[in-house]
Amino acid sequence: APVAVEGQRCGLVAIVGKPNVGKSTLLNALVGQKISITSRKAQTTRHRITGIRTQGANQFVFVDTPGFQTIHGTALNKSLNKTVVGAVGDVDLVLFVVEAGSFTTADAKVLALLKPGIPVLLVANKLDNVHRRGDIAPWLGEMQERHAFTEFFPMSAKQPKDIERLLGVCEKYLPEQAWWHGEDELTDRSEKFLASEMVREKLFRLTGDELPYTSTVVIDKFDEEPGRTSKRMLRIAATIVVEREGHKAMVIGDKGEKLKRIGTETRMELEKLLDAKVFIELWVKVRSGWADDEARVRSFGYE
Ligand code: GDP
Ligand code: K
Ligand code: MG
Repeated sequence: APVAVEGQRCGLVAIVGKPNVGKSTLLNALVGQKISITSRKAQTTRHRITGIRTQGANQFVFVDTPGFQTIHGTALNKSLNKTVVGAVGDVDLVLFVVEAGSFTTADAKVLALLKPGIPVLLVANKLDNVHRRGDIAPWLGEMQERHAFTEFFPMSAKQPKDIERLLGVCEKYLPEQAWWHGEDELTDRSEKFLASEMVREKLFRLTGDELPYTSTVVIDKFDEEPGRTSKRMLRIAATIVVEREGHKAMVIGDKGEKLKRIGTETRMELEKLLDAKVFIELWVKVRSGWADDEARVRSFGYE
């Protein structure tokens, strides 16, 4: 374990909750950079991803997780749940995220996974969606009966002031020890991984609800080329894997419009995130049944 460096504090904060409560949005806001992809669809986040924020003497290491899937069955869903359970083990603080004013059986299932002895903060997110603020106090009272939360935090992940306040609360839970990461590090994930995630986000956002979540992205090439200026130049090729021919047509779109837009939006996002000039080439392939096939789920990078 790292030894204490005078004044430094560093700790692991897990962000957990059912799908779509805003965990990834919260992680990005806490880190101050978009590293975890978000969308209004469940199952957007498929991997454990770490986001790092270093501020003053403090280093917060946040862990975003897939929302715990209550519908079992596919190999992909089982793999997602293992990722969640693994992430809540050895942490200094858990941010248990729910939608303010609501608590469903799906929330209860996630709450039941939490290990005793670890402080849990109840993050009541999307407060901006609650029109009757007076209902929140009695709801918090009910929540207090359900679990010994160390604190209650009604907020909106889209409100910068709330994010600063939340960082201030998390700070109290960081143990005194040396930082684990460099001061400028934002995530433990590789640039190649971030690239595949950004393609997947655009795919989720630009295709309608008709495209099932059982599509994935594989990076075939991720090359850095010597640029003529000081700016880095990245050449990326990626394949979008879908389950059916019909899905392939949806991703490509009329005269290739849709695929082109996915490529353009990914490129713009990556140029910002990686501070580089990016060239990206996209392909679409059909591999039926991949999400039901355990070996293939592993080969596509899921644990
Ligand atoms: P996750 O599945 O828990 O990671 O949720 P995401 O971060 O992907 O967010 C799911 C949806 O909720 C997205 O459409 C977000 O824009 C939206 N969202 C997240 N936080 C807030 C919030 O504080 N207020 C509102 N109104 N929407 C939010
Ligand atoms: K989501
Ligand atoms: Mg997410």
